[in-house]
Amino acid sequence: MIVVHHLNNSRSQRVLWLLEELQVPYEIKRYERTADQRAPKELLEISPLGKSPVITDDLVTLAESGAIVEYLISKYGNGKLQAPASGPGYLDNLYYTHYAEGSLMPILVQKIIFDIVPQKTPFLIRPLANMIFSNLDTQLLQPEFKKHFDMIESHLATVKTGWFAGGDEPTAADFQMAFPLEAIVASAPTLATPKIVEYVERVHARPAYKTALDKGGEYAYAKM
Ligand SMILES: N[C@@H](CCC(=O)N[C@@H](CS)C(=O)NCC(=O)O)C(=O)O
Repeated sequence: MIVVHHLNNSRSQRVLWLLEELQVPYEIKRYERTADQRAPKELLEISPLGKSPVITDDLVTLAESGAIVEYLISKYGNGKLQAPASGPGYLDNLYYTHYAEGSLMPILVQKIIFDIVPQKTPFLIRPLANMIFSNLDTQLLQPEFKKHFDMIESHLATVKTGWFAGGDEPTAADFQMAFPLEAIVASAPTLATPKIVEYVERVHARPAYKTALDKGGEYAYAKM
């Protein structure tokens, strides 16, 4: 039996959605974020970085959402949710599967850090910290966001079915991309471009996504 070590409000929602699409039986072991939004120390007993998601599947313990998504599709997909074996769909799936955690998530996390640091700065120098981080946001992050969101918008405009690899079903790239895109739509709606908003609606309309949300519990990025 597959066990998903699931942290509330986290990337492991990707794995629940995928398992519901695959209709593979699984169990959820829940972990609650601490007051400072970290994973609880119990997750360190499952995997060395103590982050979510992690799955166990008989003797296999696997962390890193992209690795988990590829493992599950390859082991349990039976042809479902597969990207094309070659051509543009193959390359788009490969690119966006890795881009989600490799390039997009780091700038979203940077944004969270830029917002948190001034709040955690001692009161007397907080105005200075606010000014510095607000300038960093304007000068570094906003131009970066624009490049990324323009690229995603242009790509989504080319895929007729609305999935990143251009097929009739989501593929690994979609399970990876849905999380950062729904975080953008929920947390920074003014930055979300029209096709990104449509994409997130498409994901949220999947019956498997809704079931995963019901089973996963608290999740701040999809209000239904
Ligand atoms: N690149 C990893 C990131 C894992 C990660 O940072 N997970 C977050 C939840 S979204 C986490 O466990 N945060 C709590 C912590 O770091 O204490 C993946 O895609 O699985």
